[in-house]
Amino acid sequence: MSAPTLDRPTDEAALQRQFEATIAADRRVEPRDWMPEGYRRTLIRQIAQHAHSEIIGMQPEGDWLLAAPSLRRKAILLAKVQDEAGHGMYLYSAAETLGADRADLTDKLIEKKQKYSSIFNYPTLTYADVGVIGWLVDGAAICNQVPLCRSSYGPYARAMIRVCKEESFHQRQGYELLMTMMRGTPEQRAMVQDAVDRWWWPSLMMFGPPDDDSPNSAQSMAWGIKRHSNDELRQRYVDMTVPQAEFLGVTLPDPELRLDPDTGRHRFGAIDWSEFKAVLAGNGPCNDERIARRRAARDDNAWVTEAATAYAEKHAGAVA
Ligand code: BYC
Repeated sequence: MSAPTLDRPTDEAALQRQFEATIAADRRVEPRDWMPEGYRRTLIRQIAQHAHSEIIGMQPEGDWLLAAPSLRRKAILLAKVQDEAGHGMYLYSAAETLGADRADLTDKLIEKKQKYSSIFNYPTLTYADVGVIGWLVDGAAICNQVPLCRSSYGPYARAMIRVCKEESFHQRQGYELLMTMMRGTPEQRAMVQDAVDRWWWPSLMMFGPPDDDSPNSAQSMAWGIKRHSNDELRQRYVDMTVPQAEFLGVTLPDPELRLDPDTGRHRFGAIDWSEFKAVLAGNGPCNDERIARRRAARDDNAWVTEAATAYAEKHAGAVA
């Protein structure tokens, strides 16, 4: 049995105190550090949901890869969708540092035991949707994820730095596409407005339920996993997006949206939380399609994983 050292206490109460001191001092918790089981579980839940969102998020835009209107647009979209695969991989790796198994997480997604972002259960009906996803969906992702670069769990926070840099490119490519369409024909402008009308409210739902109906927020914020509440980030997003909509020349589909001169913040209308709940319960427009496709990708490509695993094992044997 190894002797206890001064900086690594062995009894649970002392370990708990050390963990709390790390959080209070705003230092990072690292994979080999002791952590409460609840902290580990919460991180696996959030990181897995985030990873699943990136992977499922490849589908709505991926649907347009073969129908992109030019080689340039196709190259941009291809790069973006590949980035999303990369984000999913960093995030599954971060979950693995907590003891989770990647294949098991994928199974839980397919069996609907773990969630992915509600936003990816809506269809992409026209090419303007590609631009609006970049502008609004990636814009919301940036708002939500920049504070996660300061999350208390080291591997998650570090993964977020690269993810956010890439999300920033994604948002700009979306906005640039929309600016181009808005300078085009009346039909193109109408396509952009139609896409904005369909994606605005779902993008507000990405931030999660309101604070008074968010069971995980208080504990996640106390642990420094989340740095801001769902409503705070939603408000920040609205304030950031309204001037961008004005510059673009589109109308956000909310008659109650207006600047409050006293606070300098935008007030907005009531979100339809029954729609959010229906989507989370599996009844959004594309839930079944998204999961069926992910299941097919897992099953049809199982031979690749098996071959790669067999090759790695053989190679490891040869080296040893
Ligand atoms: N959709 O207590 P709450 C991207 C769930 S990727 C579905 O507030 P929490 C992008 C929540 O999980 C976008 N479920 O939870 C990718 C919880 O259920 P469980 C993904 C949602 O965790 C490709 C329950 O509702 N981003 O942007 O404190 C291309 C109660 O909620 C949603 C992330 O995952 C939702 N919208 O806060 C383009 C960011 N909202 O798990 C773009 C990291 C809530 O208890 N995640 N739920 O069964 C987070 O920041 C937080 O997990 C959330 C929710 C703010 C999302």
